[in-house]
Amino acid sequence: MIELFYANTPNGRKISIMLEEIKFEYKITIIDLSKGDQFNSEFRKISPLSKIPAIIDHNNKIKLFQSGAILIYLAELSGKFYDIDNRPRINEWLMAQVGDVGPMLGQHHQFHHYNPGKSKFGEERYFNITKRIYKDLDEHLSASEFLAGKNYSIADIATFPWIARHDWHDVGIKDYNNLSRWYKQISEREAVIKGYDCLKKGEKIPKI
Ligand SMILES: N[C@@H](CCC(=O)N[C@@H](CS)C(=O)NCC(=O)O)C(=O)O
Repeated sequence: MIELFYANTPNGRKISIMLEEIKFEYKITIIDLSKGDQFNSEFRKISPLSKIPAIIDHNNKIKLFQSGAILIYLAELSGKFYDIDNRPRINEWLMAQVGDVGPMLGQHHQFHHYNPGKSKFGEERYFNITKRIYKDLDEHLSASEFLAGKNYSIADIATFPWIARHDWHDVGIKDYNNLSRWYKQISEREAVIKGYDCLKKGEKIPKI
């Protein structure tokens, strides 16, 4: 049994989607970020930087934080979405997500979606970076079915929930044909639909 410490954010959804994809039994413990649950001392024993997602694998007595590390752990345990002979490519795109795509789109959310009008510089900077990320992903996906090649992998699982906030980004995902094709294909997967709405509140994946 895996216990997932979760909030319904892109980083949280990476792991609920993965758990649905690999069909592992899991239970969710909600961390209410707006109430500051992430700073509780018990939670910080699992996630010392006070961030979701985190997991406890109660079978193997393992605690883990950081979505990239959790995805690798679950992929190795299940033998899925982390082809052994393609690991350098998968790692590359997974690290690109956790180190670049996620943090940059996250800043765009802060300036453009949550706090418009507070900083012209911040709004422009992260809007431009977000447009560049869309363009770069689109270009890459013109020659590659999935991020790390012909197979769906944990790199796609990590990136998808961020692009699922496309309606917040206001970049116009429709204009990016390859990124749209990739997004639609993943958003139709049963496990992705279930993982996106793992709290069973009827949360739907935004359509293009
Ligand atoms: N690099 C981390 C990022 C995790 C992260 O930023 N989580 C956010 C929610 S999406 C969080 O817990 N924020 C609470 C806080 O910083 O107080 C990962 O990939 O797991």
